[in-house]
Amino acid sequence: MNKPVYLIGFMGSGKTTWGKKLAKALDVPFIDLDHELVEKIGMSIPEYFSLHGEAKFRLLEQETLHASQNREGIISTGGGTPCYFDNMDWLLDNGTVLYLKHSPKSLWSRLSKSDVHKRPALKGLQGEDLLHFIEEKLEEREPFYNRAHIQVDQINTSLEDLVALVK
Ligand code: SKM
Repeated sequence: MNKPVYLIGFMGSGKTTWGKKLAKALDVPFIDLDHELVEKIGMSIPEYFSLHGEAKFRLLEQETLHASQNREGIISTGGGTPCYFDNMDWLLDNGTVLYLKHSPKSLWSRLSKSDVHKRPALKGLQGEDLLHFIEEKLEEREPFYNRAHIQVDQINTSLEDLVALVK
């Protein structure tokens, strides 16, 4: 494994959980770009969104992405990272890009169990409103996600399958 493996996908698709497992199985570092960004700004993402707005967040997100160039390991990106500026081109040029794919219903059931307030991009939505939001956002984002080198239907893919795909 020379280039890093970038995990992309919608919020709640399991990028962090699977990233950690994959890194452990391959004995390489795991890097979470949302986490690196939080360290850099010294506040949570919801706080940053409400203080500075999304546009500034997207610039910082891109800076954090570029700073990961040539690092070794499994790197999980933010849910929106591939969908702004030329980030998807950059990802494809700088690593192996793996998309953890889910249906809107699957994301809905996973996100409904999580704290939506920790995810400002979800705008505090719940229930049917959340499902509609996910459907629309996913439709908007899938043209970017679908350009990944590798796509996996995460529900039917085991850790062994993932290891074999990125090795
Ligand atoms: O990067 C964070 C942030 O909350 C924005 C986001 C998104 O736009 O999907 C996903 C998270 O990973």
